[in-house]
Amino acid sequence: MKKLRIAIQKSGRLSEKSLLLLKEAGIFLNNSSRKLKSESQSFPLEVIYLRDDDIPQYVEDGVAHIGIVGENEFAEKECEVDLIERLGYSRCRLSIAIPKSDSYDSLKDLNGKRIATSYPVILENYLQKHGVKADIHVLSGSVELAPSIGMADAILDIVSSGSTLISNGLREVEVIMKSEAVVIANRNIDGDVKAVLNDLIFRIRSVMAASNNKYILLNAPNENLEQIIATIPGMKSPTVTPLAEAGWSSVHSVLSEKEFWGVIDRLRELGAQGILVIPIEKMIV
Ligand code: PRT
Ligand code: ZN
Repeated sequence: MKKLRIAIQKSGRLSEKSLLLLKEAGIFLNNSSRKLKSESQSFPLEVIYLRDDDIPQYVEDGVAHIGIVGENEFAEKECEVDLIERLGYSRCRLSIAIPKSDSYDSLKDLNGKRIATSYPVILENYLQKHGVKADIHVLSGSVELAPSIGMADAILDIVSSGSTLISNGLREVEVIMKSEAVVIANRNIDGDVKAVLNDLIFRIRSVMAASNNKYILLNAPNENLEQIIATIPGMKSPTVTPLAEAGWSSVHSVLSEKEFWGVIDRLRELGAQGILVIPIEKMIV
């Protein structure tokens, strides 16, 4: 069987979580020292390790069939590749920030200003779309220092917690894009490899669905059973079995992480007892 080749960041913010995702999908790699390449014995997959900036081009060229990158790199490189799956980790945003004491009302205030960034393409597209004319200074790192050394009036950079901006005396004035880790794919993947890719995506979705959901078991008083079932509809509908104690039932279901606390509060109001919430390892959707 032909192997699917995936490009993963060699070392950085995406590396660990990307490898963990493969592991949770049952794909174990033989070479954990992560030199340049590793292979899996449990799945027809080969991993090549690259700088994240290089991944979109390698995927466009077909050196790797697919890759995992930050959506910001995918947008910046404008390569001829497809975004085929969002992975939900390494979330961040690309924002414009200015010295905190500078005034700012709207984007128009950036006209004629110098903006430092490592993302000139994204910035240029954004400014053009909004009719703003500014000078873009391309820096490959430490962008947040540019205003304090007089090199720029503003920056466009990645923000996560916001603490880097604060510790450099900057404030965020515009969020221009949100980003997360994504899978990008070459546009000409042939039949055999495509089948492996579909299998991988299926496994990844099962892992993601599992981590977004919990298995819930509880004891429900029969008089409120209908309302309790309506509160936790589950994948199809909950499993309900009578308890030995008259007037009570055991209810099993699946609950999404997002609605979790709201639902738990409601269940307690309805007299549910012995509520157990259990992580799900895989969920076939
Ligand atoms: O060596 P290589 O080129 O492969 O790596 P890199 O240094 O270019 O990238 P890396 O590992 O720093 O980031 C990889 C990807 O992670 C990025 O492209 C983003 O999609 C995503 N990501 C998520 C982040 C952050 N969060 C993040 N906080 N990338 C960078 N940062 C930096 C940011 O540049 C700024 O300096 O962290 C600082 C801001 O963080 P806060 O928490 O202080 O706001
Ligand atoms: Zn990089």
